[in-house]
Amino acid sequence: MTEDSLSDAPIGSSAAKRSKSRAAFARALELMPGGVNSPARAFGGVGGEPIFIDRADGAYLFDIDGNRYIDYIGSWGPMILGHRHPRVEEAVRSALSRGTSYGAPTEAENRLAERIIEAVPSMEMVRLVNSGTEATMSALRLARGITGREMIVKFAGNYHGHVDSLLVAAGSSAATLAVPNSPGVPSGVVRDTLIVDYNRLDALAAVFDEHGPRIAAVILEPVVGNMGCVPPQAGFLEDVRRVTRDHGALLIFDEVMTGFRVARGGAQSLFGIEPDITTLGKIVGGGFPIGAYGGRADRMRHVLPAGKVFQAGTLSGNPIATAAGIATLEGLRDDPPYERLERASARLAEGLVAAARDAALPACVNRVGSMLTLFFQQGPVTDWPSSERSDTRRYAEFFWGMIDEGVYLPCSQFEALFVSDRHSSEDIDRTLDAARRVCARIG
Ligand code: KE4
Repeated sequence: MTEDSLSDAPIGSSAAKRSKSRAAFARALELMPGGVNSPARAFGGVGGEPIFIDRADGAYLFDIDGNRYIDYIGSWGPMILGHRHPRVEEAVRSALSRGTSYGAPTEAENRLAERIIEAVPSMEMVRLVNSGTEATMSALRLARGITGREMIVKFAGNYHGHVDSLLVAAGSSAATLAVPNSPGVPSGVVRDTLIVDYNRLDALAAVFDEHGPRIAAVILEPVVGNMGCVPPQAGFLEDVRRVTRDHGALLIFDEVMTGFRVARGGAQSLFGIEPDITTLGKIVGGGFPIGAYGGRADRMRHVLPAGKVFQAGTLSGNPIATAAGIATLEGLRDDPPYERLERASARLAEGLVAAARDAALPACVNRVGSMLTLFFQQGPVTDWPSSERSDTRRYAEFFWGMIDEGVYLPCSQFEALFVSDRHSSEDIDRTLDAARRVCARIG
């Protein structure tokens, strides 16, 4: 598809222009809970009905009514190279011609493991799984298996997938839809989960003072995306690393979102902190279902069949997913987009917060690399208590105004937006022009 044909579609859509989406959603509600296969897509945080997508190309989404949007979701992170990257598409087509799944080892798994290990500083060995949730669930089991301890520490507003023991004070759609602690999770499971506020080392130290010898691991997003983007404050990650090491607990960096996003080596390479276990997902699958966890070889050799910690998966290392992941990671290696993404994302962040403030709207923005969030509040936003003070009604007004203008932002104040390597300077200009018009209208 050429850039010209991309511009044929009408830009944005008012509700009147989304009749097919409305009909599709009515049918979906009869078939799937809430009409979606993941609550993050349900638009619960902004009201109204989700828009059904027909296709994507480059930096754009096209809905089933034929409307075009500049896409800042990027499948919630995976599409850092943009949609339909030729290198990824060719790799997937080639893999498809050799079948789709074998249930036996392949050299593609070796190659993807090599691409991951060569990029992520703390990883000597990796296990591929099928989602970020599987990666964090497995990482917790490994940490408990290695240490023989049972308690874990997580941070309020951090989201690590729908693992029972981590669905406590969870971020992302759990926070958006006000179910940070899910029904159905047995009290016995969460009894061993301790919650601390992000960027609050004093609170973490107090938890270790009380429970230190029983804590198997601390898991955190080294840059939070799931309460909106919240970076670690200076020294916070170093302090978490020191406290865990001092007490013999393992440090798990959940880099499902930040891995290959904020830098090719993830947040751990950006901040120079070496975790004990890293979880990955999203980008490493290039848009296909994938997850991974890894760390030092001696620790990973605790995982079956090398060791006794059980973990398995029918489609782990699937040939199509690994082909897309290899093409994506080799694309990031051969032509690193990070300087381009830094310039585009900085301009976007500065322009968005200026548009809001020029309309006398209280706003602040947090950004690390090409993940960022415009918060509708004075700020600063440094943890969940400060994030949840955001004006979510104002965010919803902004979201829908931008949809009408042809800009598809995260459908929740408590998510990050993502810039891809296919977002052109004109796309950023169009986005900022739209933001100025929308903020002037809602201000
Ligand atoms: P998945 O199981 O959805 O592949 O990954 C779970 C996960 C783990 N860790 C982090 C840091 C994550 O951000 C995620 C998933 N992120 C959300 C968006 N914030 C996925 C969107 C959705 O749930 O549909």
